[in-house]
Amino acid sequence: MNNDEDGGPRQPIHDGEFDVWTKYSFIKGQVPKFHCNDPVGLRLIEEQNPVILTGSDLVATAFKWDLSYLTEHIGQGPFAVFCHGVSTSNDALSASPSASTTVQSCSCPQNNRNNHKDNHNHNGNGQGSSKIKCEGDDSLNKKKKVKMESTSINIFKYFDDKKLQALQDKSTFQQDIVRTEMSFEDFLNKFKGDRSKERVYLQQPLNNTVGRQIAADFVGFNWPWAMEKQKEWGWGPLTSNLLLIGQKGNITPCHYDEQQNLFCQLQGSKRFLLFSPANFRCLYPYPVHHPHDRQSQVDLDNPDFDRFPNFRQVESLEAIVNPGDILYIPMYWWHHVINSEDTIAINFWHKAGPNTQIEYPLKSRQKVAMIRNVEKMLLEALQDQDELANVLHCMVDGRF
Ligand SMILES: O=C(O)CCC(=O)C(=O)O
Repeated sequence: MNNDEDGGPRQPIHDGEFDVWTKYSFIKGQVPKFHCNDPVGLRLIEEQNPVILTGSDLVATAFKWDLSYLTEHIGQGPFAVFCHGVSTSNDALSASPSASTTVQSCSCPQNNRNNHKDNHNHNGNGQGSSKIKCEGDDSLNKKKKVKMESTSINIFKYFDDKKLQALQDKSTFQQDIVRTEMSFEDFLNKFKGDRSKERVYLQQPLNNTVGRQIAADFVGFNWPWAMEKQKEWGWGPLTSNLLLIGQKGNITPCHYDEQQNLFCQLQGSKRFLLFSPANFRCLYPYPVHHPHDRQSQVDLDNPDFDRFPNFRQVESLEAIVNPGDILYIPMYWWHHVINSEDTIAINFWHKAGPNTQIEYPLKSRQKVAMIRNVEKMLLEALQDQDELANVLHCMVDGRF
């Protein structure tokens, strides 16, 4: 699985360059490709299967958006840029209350680093008697230090700022990337800078701050087609169009979104690994309240099978997306995105459509939505993120 036979974190192959074509044994096939008018492809999308559409003019007016055109026309900004690197990760650590790179952990089997805090109440010692006791809590006395590794400089693992503020045990989170705002010119300087020291990823929702020419190109998108398909596919309204400008080797690690996504590639190529929602148990998402909600805890390049044994069963599809292609990423489908070149892309995020009649058996994506709701409701009732894990274990362990 890892092309580095000794395992260990992903290493640059030479300064600032990463292997973007790592062979993964879990890739079981390719996402099918159809011309944008092919009814078979359109039907697959309606049924919420990933598809690459070719030959579409949806964003034809943006095919000319290269770095020099954007520099000339995109306007003053500011633009949202994620930074990852030597300088920024130190800033991130000192800016974040989760600054410690070392967390307390116990070897209690019910425990993982995301639902754990120093004074947690697994131990049945009677502290906080309103809490439910769990078995096997002797391990609490055998706390050991677990080092939290920084992610490799090319991994842009998104986090939710609001959830970070609300996180009760900050030591379960490590901030590797910093979200900043800057002019396009400053971004470009970093983009062209030394990638072994700092990496950047512009991710800016297109809004009314863009210059007139970009706005005109945007208005020129094939909106009638987009609206017709939105209706045909039963999707909710468009929520945003994110402009993404990434460096070769940058990775958006495995996560899912709660929106339908038409991902339009403008420049360069990307490699997507797509996992159906049925892979939930293999990909070990963080708890819903965690800043890394919707992200997998598993490092695909260096999986820890002791912590994540079901990852052995994971199965994905692969999609190589080139300029002019549109990849449909269905809601709740996991995606791990590798920039195989410097890239420019724009996505169309849509809300889910209104619920039609529910059919049984439920689909995997509906079960994921249900799991999220149960987690949220329980936490709302308990008001204690550690207690949530205890209650969930009490419900399940040794019973089902
Ligand atoms: O292109 C990327 O790096 C991430 C794209 C993504 O995750 C999305 O559009 O949902």
